[in-house]
Amino acid sequence: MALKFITPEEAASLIHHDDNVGFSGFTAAGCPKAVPAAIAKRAREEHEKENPFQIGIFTGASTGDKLDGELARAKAIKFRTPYQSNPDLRALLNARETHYFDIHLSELAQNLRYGFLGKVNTAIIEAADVTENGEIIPTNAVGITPTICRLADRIIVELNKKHPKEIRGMHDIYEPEDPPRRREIPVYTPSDRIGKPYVKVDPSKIAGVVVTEEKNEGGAFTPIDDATMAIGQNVAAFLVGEMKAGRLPKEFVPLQSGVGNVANAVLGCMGENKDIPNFYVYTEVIQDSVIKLMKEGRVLFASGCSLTVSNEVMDDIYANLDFFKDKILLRPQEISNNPEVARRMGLVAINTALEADIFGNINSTHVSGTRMMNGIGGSGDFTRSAMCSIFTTPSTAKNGKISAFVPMVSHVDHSEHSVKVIITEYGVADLRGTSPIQRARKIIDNCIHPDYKPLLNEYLGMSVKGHTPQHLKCCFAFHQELAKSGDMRNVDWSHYL
Ligand code: 0RQ
Repeated sequence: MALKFITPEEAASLIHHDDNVGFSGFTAAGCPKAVPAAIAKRAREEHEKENPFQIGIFTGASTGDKLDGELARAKAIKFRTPYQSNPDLRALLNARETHYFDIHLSELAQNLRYGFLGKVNTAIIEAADVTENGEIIPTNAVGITPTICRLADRIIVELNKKHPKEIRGMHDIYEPEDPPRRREIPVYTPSDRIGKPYVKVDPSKIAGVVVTEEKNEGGAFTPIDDATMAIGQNVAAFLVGEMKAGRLPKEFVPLQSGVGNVANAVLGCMGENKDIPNFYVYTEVIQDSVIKLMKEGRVLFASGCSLTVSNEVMDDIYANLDFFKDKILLRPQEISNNPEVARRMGLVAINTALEADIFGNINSTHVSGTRMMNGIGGSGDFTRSAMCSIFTTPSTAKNGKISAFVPMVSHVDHSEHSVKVIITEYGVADLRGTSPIQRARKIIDNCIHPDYKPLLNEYLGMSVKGHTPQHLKCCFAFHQELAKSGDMRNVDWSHYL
């Protein structure tokens, strides 16, 4: 069946108000760009005519500004799931002008198949190649692409010429059966290939192919500051200690690390630490540091859902596909983030907290309990299932006015039952096998900023009875003080007692 080539505007005309649209990609990698921009333009035109035009959006995770940013600014998003990080979209969610549903990334595809989230009318997929018999080669991310392609009534392919067709072979596309027919996912080591190198779709559903040459929206990392570097060094030293104590196997276990500067610094420090053997990565987001360590032979193989790298590193990968193709696999997030696979392989999982409480609960998503930051992402998928789950955070935010450690978190994403280790620039709190009061002691002694030690020691000394000594009148004093004076250091317990 011959492919039909169409313009972005023609593609946008196929999208209707109230449709649910699934987009390829995971982070800015692999997201369509030209068609979302055309949909945003269409939304603006309809709004000018006073016609409603808003769509529901399913994505892999966060996306590029050309997707979430353009559509948010055009007020074209009715509903959005899962993880997001675009400032304009974030403002809409927090103003409750767009409904947002935050979900563990591994669960999204199956929840779509189960019918929990409504219909997928159209899938818009960035591709490096598409054939007349319906083989789609994704670009530098997979996300939920196989599932939305299968569920959607129609597929629009954004064929991006910046990504070479020769990337074929870097993807491993596999969708599990749904219950009660589901079997084990046969991934036993990060390099196990279990699916096809392409997404197979019904070619009659391909409504059109839009050809573009839009650049990958590869972000740059800010230079690593002292606190971030210290966190990286503390993580590497902790892992060496675990190996020496025999709690991590001497050949190591695959590593999962979240997104951002801390994750990049951790990987850099692990690469430099000669006591850590060459290792495997089984993660969602493959960042610049992984590629650097791969070239040095320190990372042996990386399985992920996206190549979230700078454009410079992406160009390097494309220029050296012969070297990288047998060292990288890109999988759907249902597999890259799968708890079954994470628990089988073990994994050291490193994710990020916005705030933690002194009893080991983690808030990764809500600033002061109300304002959504980005979402839970894959942190929950890995944290509960990994062999060793670590949360990292700088001890303070906003020049010390906010302590990352509070008496009680204002929102819980990861509970004390899943969090094994917390690491800041000051040190390590190993919470395994400890009671709440022991956890509080370790966190206060090892992780918090000196400015907050007296306050949190006083809190712990308030002689509250019970297994977890929370003082219900004072437990949110840090947050209340921040709202009042803008600085948690000003807490005066007498105002709350
Ligand atoms: O504010 O942007 O105005 O400077 O939050 O914080 O320290 O720069 O760190 O970029 O790694 O983000 C948890 C949000 C951290 C992220 C979070 C302010 C701080 C700064 C950003 P500015 P940093 P990061 C991977 C797996 C989700 C869980 C996870 C995240 C801004 O890592 O979304 O790991 N994680 N998922 O000043 C108010 C506090 C604050 C605070 C920091 N307590 N209160 N503001 N900030 N702590 C994701 C995927 O799965 C794709």
